[in-house]
This record gives sequence, structure tokens and C-alpha cells, in this order.
Amino acid sequence: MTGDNFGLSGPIWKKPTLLENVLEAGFSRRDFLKYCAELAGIFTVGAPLVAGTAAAQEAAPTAEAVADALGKVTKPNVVWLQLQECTGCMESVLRSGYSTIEDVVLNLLSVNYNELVMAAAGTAAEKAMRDTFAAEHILVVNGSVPTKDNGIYCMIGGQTAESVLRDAAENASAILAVGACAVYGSVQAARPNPTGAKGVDEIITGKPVVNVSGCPPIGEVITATITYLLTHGKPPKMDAEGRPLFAYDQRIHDSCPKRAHYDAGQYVRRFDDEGARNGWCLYKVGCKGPSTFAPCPIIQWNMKASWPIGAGHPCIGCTERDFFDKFTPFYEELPDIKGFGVDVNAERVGLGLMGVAAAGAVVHGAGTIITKVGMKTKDGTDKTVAEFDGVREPAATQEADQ
Ligand code: FSX
Repeated sequence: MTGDNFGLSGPIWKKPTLLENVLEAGFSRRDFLKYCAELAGIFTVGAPLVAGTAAAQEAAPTAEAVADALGKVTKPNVVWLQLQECTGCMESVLRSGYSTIEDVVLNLLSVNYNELVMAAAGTAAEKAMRDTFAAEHILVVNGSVPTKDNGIYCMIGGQTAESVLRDAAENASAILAVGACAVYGSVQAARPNPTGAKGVDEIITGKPVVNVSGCPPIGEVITATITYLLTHGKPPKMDAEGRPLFAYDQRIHDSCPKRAHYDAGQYVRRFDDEGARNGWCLYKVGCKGPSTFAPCPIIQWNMKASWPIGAGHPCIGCTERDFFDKFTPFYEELPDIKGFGVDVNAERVGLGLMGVAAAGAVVHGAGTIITKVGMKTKDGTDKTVAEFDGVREPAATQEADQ
């Protein structure tokens, strides 16, 4: 580490600047500003908006501020490792919506090593990797690290993934774990975790690791996190799981367009029933939106074409730690939600809100009410799967749906 700016103004920087790149690629300043407005929009998704404060300006910059900072950035070296994973995260990055100009932004990075998309192979690829390790660079990791049986389950050039990761981290000025696998092991770490899969921050403990969670994460969130690092020279504010708060500060449930049906007790009970045809709440067929922090309802996927719940599929909670163990079977409802100091299930919370609405009261968003989500494990014991700050205030009060 070189101070708190990640060394991003150091010798790794080369000309030209991003703005020069963008203009040279045939885009106008207006195109660039439009792209920056999209990024600024992502930064504000979960930002603590106390208008006018320095914190709010940093957390939620204007498009002009993003353009100004990003336009001056010049190419940092990047090593992008693919460990135990399915390539979905890279697919998500490469296919994120605002493709053309975003390509240019991604071209801003000198991705000197990525075994999935690089043309070089064999000793040439190895050399590119080792040469980049030797200098300061940004490290992006997809995939988990096998630790069982001396780490033999994922080898790169004859080295274990763990030893390659340790070497890569040594001169890294910033480390991003992208995808649930890199964050905590994801599906590979599910019981019985045959490879001893671990997340990056369990291996690399001496440096901050920014966890961009999801299986896969939304491409725009990955790009926005990289952009944040480039423009601020330091990691964004993060939650207890190391996830950037600008994107992961809210529950899917609180922004879900089906929320009114939840509050009204209108549930899909089978995928082909009338509720499904009417687009009702998916909680009873297993939706984990009430216990999952992610910006999916807001940013969505493929230029807002859709997203899982929008397409009629329950959220499986893929941005939450250990989601595969905690949330399976995926198509069964969460058994317990704890709120108001008493145990109630989510359906009863929803019906409770309906009762308040029927009385004509103004209610706050559920973030003020639900403090914990618990589940029964397969052996019948209780387990807390998510905890919320019981005093979180919503941006504004809302009239509950009748
Ligand atoms: Fe994991 Fe990513 Fe899921 Fe796949 O690289 S987060 S299995 S989408 O590809 O690591």
C-alpha cells in the first residue's frame, strides 16, 4: 500500500487519460457525460443522502464531478484472476449494458493478465502475470480459493490458486473480490465444501478487500466499484461484509415493485397460479428479497431489460454470505422473520402492515421494523441469516397500499 490513495497516482499511470481515450474512440464529451451520469446514479443507489454535506457529495457525486475525476484517470495495471468459478462474473462485466462507451472505460485498465480473455497462453501468459505482479497494480479476483489437500483443486501454471493469489496481492494497491465465490466461496463452499473453498479476504488479511457480491454481481456495479477506486483513490464505504454501501445498502424487499402485493398478503403460491399471472409477491415460492441486500430492483440487468423478480423468479439471495446453505431449498419460503421483538413470519409482517394501512395510518419502510431474519436449518436449529440496524430510517415515509 502506498498511503491511502492506493498508489493510483504513482508510476503505474500511463498516458493517455480516459477522456482522451474516449474522444479518440469517436465518442463525444456528451456521450462521456451521459455515461458518467449513469455511474453517478449507481453511486446514489444506497448513499446516505444528507444533501449538501461533504459526505453526501463524495458518496453521491454529480455526473460532472464523476466526469471530471474519471476523465483525468490514466491506465493502471490490472491483474484479473479467475479461480474456482463459472465465468459468470466476467460475462456480467463484458455484457453490462452501456457496452460501447463502457468498453472504452474498461479499456482504460491495462488488464495485463486474465486467463479467460487474454490471447496469450503458456509461458507468455505466465510472464505477463509475473511481470505485472512485480509492479504496483490493481488486483481483481473472480472465484474461490481451494485450501484443502494443499490447494490442489485449482492450479495455475503449476502453482496453487492460493499461492498465486498471495503473490498477486503482495504489490497490489487495491484488491477487489468480484462475485460470491471470491467473496466467501459461494457454491463451492457450500456444505460439505469438498475443496475447502474460501473467499479472498480469508486468505489476504493485511489489506482491505472490497467485496462486490452476487452470483454474478450486476456488471454496472462491478464497473462502478472500479470507477470509484479510480476516481477516489480509496475504497468506498463498506458494510460489515465488505460490500460497497453505495450499491448494497438496501434490501431488495424495500424497493421491490411487488412490495404492495406483499403488504396486501397477495402471494404466488404456485408458479402457474392466478397470483403468478397477476404478478403477485413471490415470497411464498421462496423469494429471499426480505433478507437480501442488493440494488437489483433499481439497477436491474441488461440496460434495465429485466431482473430475476421482474421476470417472475424468486430472489435466491445470492449477494448474502453462505446463501447456498442458508437459503436452500430455494423454492421454499423463509420460515421466520423477527420483528417488533417478537417472532413472526414474513407473511404475518405483511398482513400486519396491511392492517395498519387499513386503519389509514402512515407507516415507515420495513427497514425500521425488521431487525433480524432467522431460518430453521435442516437439523431444526434456529439460525440468524441477516441482521438489520433497527433504527435505519427510510428516505421518506410512505403511504401503505390499501
Ligand atoms: Fe462465482 Fe464468478 Fe457465480 Fe460464476 O467469476 S459468483 S459461480 S456467476 O462466475 O465466481
